[in-house]
Amino acid sequence: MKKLKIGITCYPTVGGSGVVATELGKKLAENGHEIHFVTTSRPFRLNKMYHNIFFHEVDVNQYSVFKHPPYDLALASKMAEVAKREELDLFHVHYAVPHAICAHLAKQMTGDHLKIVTTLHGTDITVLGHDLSLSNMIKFGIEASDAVTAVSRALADQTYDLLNPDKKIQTVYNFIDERIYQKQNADHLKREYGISEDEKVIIHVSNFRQVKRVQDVVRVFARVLDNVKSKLLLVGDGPEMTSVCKLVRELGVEKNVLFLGKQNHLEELYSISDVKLLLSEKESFGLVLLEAMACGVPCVATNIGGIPEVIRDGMSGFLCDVGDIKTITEKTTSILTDKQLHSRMASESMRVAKEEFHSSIIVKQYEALYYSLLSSG
Ligand code: GMT
Repeated sequence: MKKLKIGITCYPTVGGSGVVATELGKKLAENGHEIHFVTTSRPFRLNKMYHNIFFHEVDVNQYSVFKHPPYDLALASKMAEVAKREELDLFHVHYAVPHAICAHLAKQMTGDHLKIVTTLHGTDITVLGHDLSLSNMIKFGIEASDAVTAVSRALADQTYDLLNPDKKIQTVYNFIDERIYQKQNADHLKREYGISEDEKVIIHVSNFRQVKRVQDVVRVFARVLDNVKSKLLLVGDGPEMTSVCKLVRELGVEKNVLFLGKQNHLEELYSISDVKLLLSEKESFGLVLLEAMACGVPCVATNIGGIPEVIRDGMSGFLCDVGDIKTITEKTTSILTDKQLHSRMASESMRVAKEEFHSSIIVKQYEALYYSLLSSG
């Protein structure tokens, strides 16, 4: 098969969509394709040298005549420039707005042969899709793409319900780099954090946006603590952090909560964790669940969006209703106190991550999609 020249545009800063886009670029490069990232900064996961990965920086000028810096136009212009000069076969963009629209503009500037693949990650539909000032534009971006994927069936269904686009949306699940996400010996971290041998560790990782309901994580933890000696690791940062800190103090659990901020080597933190909590009210997939599962950490999560496609209730973890603190506490406590249950769920989590979401399976699906588009002319 001819190796492809692929442009990738995503939000390159910390966040699941940027992580998936970058990991996909790296895997495609390992398969021999030439990858061109067109982004505002170097994707943060692009942490080693690849001879066939290129980074083209989008520079957004702050001209005084513009009230707002024209990110979309600068991006479209850079995409067109790179596509033409590097003779790209296709652009794979992550997020419908503005990236699919920018790709459409770039296609018009360069000629028709350039194919556009758009991946929907969630917020573009579940939050922005409700915004009447944007919904028609999102629909247009989807319909103007040559192929559209969503990271879960739930997200694809929600997109049809909300926008009714005249476009097939294929589900392609997220994946992780299993060479990084695996259980390792990180016991030294437990000692360094002052976590004693007989204490259990609960972990939550997010960007602390309102939809993540981190306050529920703290409320559950305070109740678990009544019965199980444990520590809570809060990893990440974001707009809800102040309110979360306040709640931790109000509930008197500050000695047992470690605020770790944004961290890079999550596999080490998962390796010292006994259970993971993700209690969001919106989540198209929950990449952090897959990361934890690959490291053998059972998850207790909410029964919403794409989460039930990742966690099987009672098998690899538990699913609970949003805000049902009592049930979430009971399920979390059962995993922490029943050794056999923990070990069964840990093994099942690792199996699912390896067999159902393995990067080789997912990357093949994207490659098949690219080739089918290019062969259809
Ligand atoms: O979770 C976030 O708020 C970040 C957001 C993003 O754009 O990176 O994550 C979305 O995309 C991830 C990768 O596909 C998914 O795993 C997350 O579930 C999704 N977030 C939401 O749907 C809220």
